[in-house]
Amino acid sequence: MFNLVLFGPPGSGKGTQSENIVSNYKLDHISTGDLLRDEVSRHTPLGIEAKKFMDQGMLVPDEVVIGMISSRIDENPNSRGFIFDGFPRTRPQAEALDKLLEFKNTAIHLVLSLEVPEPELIKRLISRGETSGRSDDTEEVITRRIKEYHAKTQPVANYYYEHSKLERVVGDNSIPETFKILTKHINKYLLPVT
Ligand code: B4P
Repeated sequence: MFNLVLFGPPGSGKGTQSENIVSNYKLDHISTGDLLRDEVSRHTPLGIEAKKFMDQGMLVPDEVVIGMISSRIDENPNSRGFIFDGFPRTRPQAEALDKLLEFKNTAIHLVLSLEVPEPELIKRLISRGETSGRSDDTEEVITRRIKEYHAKTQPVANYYYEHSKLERVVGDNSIPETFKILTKHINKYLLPVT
């Protein structure tokens, strides 16, 4: 089993690159952003609660997100491996993920951190907001999401650096070029399925 974390600020391309990685390496994709948006669209109690935070550009509380991840891992007992997209976003989430995986006799093997300058992030998210209809893709909320990233999520990179799992990747090239760089790192652990 191979487990990968795709890490980076809002708009760095985690969701975009995850799709390419999933189709080439046949990993199971766990995106907390997608899971939360699904809960919101179905108006579940979890979704109603999560929406209050997401609409303000704030992170959803750790216990909510960790519970969702735990059940997704359990639903895929024969997985070739997981790609965690947008999770963990806080140090307690990173510690909880390590515990969950340890319980299943596995671990995070690699963390790829997409590094993109802030003006480019803002440009991408505003442009996505023009068509996505996402309530968190407005300039005001994007600015708050980036602030939240610096305060709570960036320290997660140090956590993985301390565990010798972090690789930094330039993320402001084109989508195919960025994918090529990511595959160079992944191929050291797992080859694509042809
Ligand atoms: P997420 O859904 O995780 O997403 P994201 O931060 O918007 O961005 P991502 O990096 O995936 O960007 P994308 O590929 O789409 O989070 C949304 C919210 O959910 C959070 O703010 C939070 O409230 C909540 N949440 C999620 N996970 C949580 C957790 N673990 N704990 C607590 N709360 C959580 O790319 C963006 C745009 O850029 C796209 O339009 C794309 O086409 C474009 N793009 C990508 N790569 C490009 C490139 N190389 N060149 C040009 N454009 C590119």
